[in-house]
Amino acid sequence: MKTPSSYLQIGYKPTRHDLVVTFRLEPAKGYRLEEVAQDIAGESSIGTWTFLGDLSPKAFTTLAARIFFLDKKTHIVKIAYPIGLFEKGSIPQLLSSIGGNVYGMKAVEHLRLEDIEFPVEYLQAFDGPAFGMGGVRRTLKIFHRPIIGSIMKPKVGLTSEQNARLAYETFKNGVDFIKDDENLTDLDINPFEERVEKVMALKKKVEKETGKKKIYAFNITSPAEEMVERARIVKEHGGRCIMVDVLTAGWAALQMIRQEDTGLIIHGHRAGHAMFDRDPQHGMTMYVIAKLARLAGVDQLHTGTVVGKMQGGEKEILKIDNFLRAEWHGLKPVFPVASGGLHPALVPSLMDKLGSNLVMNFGGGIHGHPKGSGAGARAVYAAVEATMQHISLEKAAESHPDLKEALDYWAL
Ligand code: CAP
Ligand code: MG
Repeated sequence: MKTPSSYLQIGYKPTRHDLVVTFRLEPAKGYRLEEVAQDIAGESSIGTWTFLGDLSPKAFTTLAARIFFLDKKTHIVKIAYPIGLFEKGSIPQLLSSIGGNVYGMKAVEHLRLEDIEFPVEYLQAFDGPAFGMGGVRRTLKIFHRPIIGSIMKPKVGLTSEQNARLAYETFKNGVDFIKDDENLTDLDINPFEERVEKVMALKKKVEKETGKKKIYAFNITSPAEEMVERARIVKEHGGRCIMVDVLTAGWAALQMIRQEDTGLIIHGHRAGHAMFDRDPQHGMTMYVIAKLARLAGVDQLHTGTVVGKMQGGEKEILKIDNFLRAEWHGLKPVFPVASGGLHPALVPSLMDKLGSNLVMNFGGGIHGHPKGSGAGARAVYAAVEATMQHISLEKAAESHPDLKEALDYWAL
């Protein structure tokens, strides 16, 4: 690529106005690392494959990306992008630059977006979470233990009536939070509005009976304008929370719903994330996805369990969870959600690895209990309570028959 100057500026010190991207780059056969890194810096900032007479030296100096670090062993390439390249508050525009054409270039064999470090002025153009972790805890009035969650199962197959009854049963027996599954939206068997009406009626009843606040996350994932309409329906029925499949709905849709300021908690499901983050050589990391989701404004985000059915190692998940729970220039902390293949016997190892400041979701691990959802919810509650008090599950099971049955059925 011919340029008025070079994108390669090893030793350059990024300023507080630069957005810094860490890539891991595997050039295609026959290409050199420095050469492809420059192609990437150009294509993702202001350049193209040939010299451009109209690109003034001034524009180059103020807007060109700068490769300031390149390691031939690890193939880590760090690039500083001047903030002027980016439209403030737009995740789609950001990804069209640093996650766009560069992924399709012939010179690139593999490209992994490892991290993005944002200038504070860029971060502050985003809404971030409206409630955050603290807001969710305050809503539920639960401050010192994990939030116990459940996913309705079967994921599709319950009528709205059955859905509401099972949710009632599950709430009644100790669960704080319930969500629709990622592919349950507005289906003939379980239409959205009917589900909201029926679930909300029984949720109010169970709150009255137990004296405890409960949250149900209705999955509004759909074409963007319809998402707004579905959020309105939830709000109208007195709901507290909506769920968005953030990757399949898309960043623009997620930002749109956040900007609507519905007053509803946003639960971020990450169905499809593995299309982007599973190949360790290519795509982007879940860490980057988590940063983007926090910018866009989810209050809760699925990040993995380590011990359950979904892929994801301890080190990686902890890094993400710790990022979500920490301060970030005024953007509220996000609740990490551990979900996927969890059941009561896994609670101690889950809490040992990820701590207690998280939402734990049990789908099959509650509704698959041999005695049904109510018993499943009681078993999970007993397992969490015992683990909080450093009592072994075997010991707790002596006085909790539902827990005993769960342990016999699933694990020990
Ligand atoms: C869990 C779940 C969640 C996954 C998502 C499912 O159900 O409802 O969608 O956990 O994974 O459909 O698998 P079970 P992740 O509790 O029955 O496994 O959080 O890793 O994105
Ligand atoms: Mg699911």
